[in-house]
Amino acid sequence: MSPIKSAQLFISIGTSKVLPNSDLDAKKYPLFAFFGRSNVGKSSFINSITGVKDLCRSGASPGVTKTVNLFLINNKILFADLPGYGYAKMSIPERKKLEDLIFWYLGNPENNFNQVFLLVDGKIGAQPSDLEVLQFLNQKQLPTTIVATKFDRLKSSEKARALKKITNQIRNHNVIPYSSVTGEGRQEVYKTLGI
Ligand SMILES: Nc1nc2c(ncn2[C@@H]2O[C@H](COP(=O)(O)OP(=O)(O)OP(=O)(O)O)[C@@H](O)[C@H]2O)c(=O)[nH]1
Ligand SMILES: [Mg+2]
Repeated sequence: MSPIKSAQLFISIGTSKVLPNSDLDAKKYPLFAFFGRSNVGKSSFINSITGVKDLCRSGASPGVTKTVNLFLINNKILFADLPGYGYAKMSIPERKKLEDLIFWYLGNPENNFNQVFLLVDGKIGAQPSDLEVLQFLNQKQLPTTIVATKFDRLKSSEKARALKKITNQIRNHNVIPYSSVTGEGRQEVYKTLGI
């Protein structure tokens, strides 16, 4: 059974400069952020762990999420669905705007992250941009868990090797293999969330 009983949109933050006033209330709640390259499966991951299919907008083309969307879970904790980085086909100004927003949000000392989940593609492994971002998270000393997404796309015989590749790329952080399609990895995520 899912330990998540309720999930609702709390606030969307779309500018890198000014926080809406209601963000003041956000500080009351433990905060978990979901971060990763565009199209890696962040929004699908949140929908899957909350069991609410359309909570976050997800889609086949990269660049779907364009604001930082906070969701209140069980009236107790906040999930932040972030836009992705590294989408080559977006115009440079638009990409810069999104990247400014996510790095500002993650780097803002007022946001007291309980945990940041860095999602990397389970099949292709961590990309150079993921490793750069991990350095940023390490420098900021943000507690980080890695999620290897889309694990259903791997054959059972390929899974162990794919996981090993990622754990070798990313040392000192726990790596959770996950599939939003099958729910593989869900229990471990709940454990990490402490719910
Ligand atoms: N097979 C499979 N496909 C997935 C999984 N998770 C996400 N996808 C697909 O990957 C695509 C991108 O998913 P999103 O959840 O929108 O990805 P995102 O990281 O939020 O993307 P942006 O908001 O654009 O940064 C969609 O077509 C999803 O259906 C998964 O676990 N398995
Ligand atoms: Mg998204």
